[in-house]
Amino acid sequence: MNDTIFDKILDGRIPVETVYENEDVLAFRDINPKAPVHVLVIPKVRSERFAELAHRPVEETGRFFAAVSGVAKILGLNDKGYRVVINNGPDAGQEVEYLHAHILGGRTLNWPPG
Ligand code: DGP
Repeated sequence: MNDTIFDKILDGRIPVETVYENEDVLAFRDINPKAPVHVLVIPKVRSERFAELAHRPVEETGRFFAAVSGVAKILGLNDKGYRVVINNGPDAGQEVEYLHAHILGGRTLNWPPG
């Protein structure tokens, strides 16, 4: 697998505004925010796509989603709400082939997304 921009962020080659980190995940602000709060959460063990999670250990996947939920709480989004988005593949507009969850909040979000 070739290094993606998120591999470079994870090992410090590209600086980001980190909002949370533990042994499993790194969470940082999106460079091109689509909402007042827009944070990306990436697992430290790379999968390229959400589709791969069907073949990953469920404990690892569980820790990833627990971390996403915890980051949203740290960001103060629990009361008013937020959206978690994972784009998988070209039809969804996935640009970076490294699994990542978007946390979007701080405004009313339209449904369905375009
Ligand atoms: P997706 O379309 O789901 O693959 O979203 C990729 C996101 O990654 C997009 O919202 C912009 C963000 N992004 C791309 N390059 C960088 C970067 O160098 N730094 C940060 N902080 N975010 C980035």
